[in-house]
Amino acid sequence: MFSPGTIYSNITPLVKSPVIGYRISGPDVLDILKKLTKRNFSREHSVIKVVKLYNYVGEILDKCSVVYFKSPKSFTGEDVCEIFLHGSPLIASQLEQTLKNFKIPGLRLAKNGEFSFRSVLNSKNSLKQVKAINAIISNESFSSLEYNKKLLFGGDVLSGLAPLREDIINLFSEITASIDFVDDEDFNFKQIKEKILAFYLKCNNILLNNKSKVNQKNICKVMLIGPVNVGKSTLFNKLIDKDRAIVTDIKGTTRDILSNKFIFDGKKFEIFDTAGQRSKQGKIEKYGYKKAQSISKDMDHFFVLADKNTKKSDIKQLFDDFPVGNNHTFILTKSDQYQYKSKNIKISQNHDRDLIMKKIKVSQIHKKYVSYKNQKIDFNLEEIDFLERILEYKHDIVKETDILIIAQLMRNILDDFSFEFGYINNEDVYDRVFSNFCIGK
Ligand SMILES: Nc1nc2c(ncn2[C@@H]2O[C@H](COP(=O)(O)OP(=O)(O)OP(=O)(O)O)[C@@H](O)[C@H]2O)c(=O)[nH]1
Ligand SMILES: [Mg+2]
Repeated sequence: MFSPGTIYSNITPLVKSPVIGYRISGPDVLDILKKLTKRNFSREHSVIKVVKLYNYVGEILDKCSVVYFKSPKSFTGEDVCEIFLHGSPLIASQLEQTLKNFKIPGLRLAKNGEFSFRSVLNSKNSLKQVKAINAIISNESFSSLEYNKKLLFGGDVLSGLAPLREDIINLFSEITASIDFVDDEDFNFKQIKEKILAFYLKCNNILLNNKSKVNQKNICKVMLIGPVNVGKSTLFNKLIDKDRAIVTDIKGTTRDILSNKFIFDGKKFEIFDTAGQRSKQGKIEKYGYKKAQSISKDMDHFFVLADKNTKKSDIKQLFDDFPVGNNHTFILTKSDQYQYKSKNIKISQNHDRDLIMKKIKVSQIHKKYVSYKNQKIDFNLEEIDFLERILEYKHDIVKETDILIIAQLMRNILDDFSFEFGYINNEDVYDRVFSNFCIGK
């Protein structure tokens, strides 16, 4: 339900960072800016100003950037301001405290999704467009990112579902119109049924052609395996570009499995560091090694690490313990310390990250396992789920002989389309959608 008043919320996470952003939207924005800055705030639309903000007792709160968007030219369609504080959660809490102490009637913290909700109510965005914003933020693949951007910037007509929406409106209108003429000799029930089947065939074909494309895999999973102390954790830290795994010269340092995602060259990876292989593993180490074995079947590729001290029997053991097959790269570590005659890939902790990435050929590995190739897609996951849902009605409709019941079932599908596109201007429906939104308020 729409609740009036001016609302505010952080629009970036409340963590120590260079900036923390706040958005305020509603009729009291200029009044609030006047109170915060102790002067008449310029009404200039969409201009960044660096200003001093004061707390409710008049002490300086921060000196920072503020942008004012004049209604209706804002995200919500209302007067909006965005404040970019120095990124201290304490300053953020002082700002919130100050806003509360202004005691402006109706001024309150925004509910989840409330800015987006207002933007739809004020026709600044369609329901599909605000959903696209959510999808853009949480995108897992470049293809779906591009599709959702297309929806956001181009509008609903660019949705792959748009032609089907037209079909269903036509079909429903035809069925509704024919109900009054069921006793008429011109009434052609068979023809209506055929059109319904044709509609379903179209939905089914779309699903068949697009489902796997939309669900395409975009992350490549790689596991680091090798005898104890060869430098698995060192390589793990190098790949993720963080000091996450503990590295020591004590054999058996890593006991539990560690995983981390990283992006390299626009490609996504998940990398797993494991407990090292050795004949005498401690209890916890053995448990960790078994755990690595049990998830190893989900891996695309293995980096098998070895150094000068690695014996052939160690490698054989690793190949017995993990489903390595041909999906592996053999890597010799510590090349700064040892001279290798072998033609295998050699790396050293002294190499920079880019060189290591090149040597162990991460981009090629990604290409081998991930069929992403930036395929163009015309649907997002939500739309594919939607198509699957409406196909569930098919069985009931096809076997039905009563046109009134068919009409009701088609009405249900039409309502589903309305819900998907947001044409039912029904606040309760919106409430349901927005209550699932948690990002950026
Ligand atoms: N000289 C040299 N030392 C390295 C290199 N890579 C790792 N080391 C050292 O080798 C030791 C073991 O490194 P780790 O990365 O902990 O090895 P690990 O394979 O994870 O070992 P476990 O967790 O015990 O199985 C540490 O002392 C590292 O500093 C390298 O390229 N050159
Ligand atoms: Mg380790």
